[in-house]
Amino acid sequence: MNKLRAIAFALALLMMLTPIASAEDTDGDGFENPREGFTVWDGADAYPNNPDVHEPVFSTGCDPPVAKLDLAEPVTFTCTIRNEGPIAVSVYVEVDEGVHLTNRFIGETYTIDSEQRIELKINLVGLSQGITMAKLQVYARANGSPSEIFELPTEVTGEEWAGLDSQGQSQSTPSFSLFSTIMDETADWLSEHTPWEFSSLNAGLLVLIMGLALIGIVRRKRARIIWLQNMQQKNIGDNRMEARFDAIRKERMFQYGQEPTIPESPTFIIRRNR
Ligand SMILES: [Ca+2]
Repeated sequence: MNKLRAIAFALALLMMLTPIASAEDTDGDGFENPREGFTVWDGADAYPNNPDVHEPVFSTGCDPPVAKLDLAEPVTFTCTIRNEGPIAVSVYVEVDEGVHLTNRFIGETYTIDSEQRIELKINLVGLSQGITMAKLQVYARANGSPSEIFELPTEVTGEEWAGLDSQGQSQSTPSFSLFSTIMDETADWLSEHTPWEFSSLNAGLLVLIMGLALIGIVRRKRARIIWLQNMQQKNIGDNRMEARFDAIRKERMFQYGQEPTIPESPTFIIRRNR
């Protein structure tokens, strides 16, 4: 027991005497504590006060857990990565899309604080028919092997994805045809009533410009009305304030009859605030 104490004392003395910049290994597991210029990424202890652990630990999850896609159909996995360790860790996250998928997630570096989580949107698109395993890979060490892998099982069917076209067409077509009818009619009318020939595109542009101009006029008019209203309210407010200052001024005049110059200053302040 005494020997142990002596060793502990000697160690403590040694630690006090050694320069601060030198390597420290608090828990004595052979992995140095992280410090400036030597982080967990470089190989430092991710658990500096636990001799049993030194590798960074994450918990990862993605939603949906599995996906079934048609050809060219996109899917977005919402994935969370939580740093279970006691210190902030910088990680590089990338996706291995495997076969049958196109990956649209661009690998990036994130810093995750202790016991914090980040949320990522992983976008993949069906490329060819088959079952595949895309992988979300979290790198926390520079040595090149991922610290955490989360699998995204995905099936791509042989069907072409009907996609947004099938849903969007029925709604967007009538409004477009209505607009083009208006453009055609405007072109006809303009060609008849002016010396120039108008195509429906020209007419469309003209209608657009006129519409924008009209919107501009309406906006400016509305702005002016609002401004006038504000000014009126402001005047009422100013009058009230002036009345209040007048009252104060009169009181002051009454109290300090010898100093007639004082009342001037509040008036000046009001003017400047305007
Ligand atoms: Ca440790």
